[in-house]
Amino acid sequence: MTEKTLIIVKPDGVQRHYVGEIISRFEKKGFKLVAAKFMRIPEETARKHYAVHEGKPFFEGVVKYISSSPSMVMVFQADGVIDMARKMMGATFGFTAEPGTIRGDFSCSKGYNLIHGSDSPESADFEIPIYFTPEELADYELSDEKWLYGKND
Ligand code: D4T
Repeated sequence: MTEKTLIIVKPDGVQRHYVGEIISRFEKKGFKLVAAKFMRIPEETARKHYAVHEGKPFFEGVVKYISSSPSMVMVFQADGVIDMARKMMGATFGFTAEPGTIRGDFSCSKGYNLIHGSDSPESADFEIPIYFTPEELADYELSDEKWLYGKND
């Protein structure tokens, strides 16, 4: 089973020039990039994406933040990619995220958090079609998959 996750470099990540750095971390880890779209996320799309948080005190703020300026929206693929990406992102805000993680290394905010990553297979299945049609997800092999994902058996 090869898993997919939705990764978004949010408006503060784009404004602060971290798109390349963040993609680079995931590329170097060995995740396969299968889709990418640079876009200003419409408010209605943001409401749909964060619907699970509707009614919470931070909901309107999150919608406003993520639709305020362009984001880099991507899908990465690998076995276990959801948990690996979440670990690489760190805790929800840079203020508490561990050094070595994306949020821990590049942010000390308690409100803007640079990046989104799906938190479960169910979330990924819900989120990816919000941004991409099935045809927009590339199905291809990396030439070094044997070395990236291989076992020594
Ligand atoms: P996302 O979903 O953006 O990748 O972040 P997390 O998965 O790490 O965090 P989350 O789902 O718990 O929260 C979604 C979104 O709401 C903002 N938020 C969250 C906030 O502004 N105040 C809060 O107290 C919480 C819990 C940040 C991310």
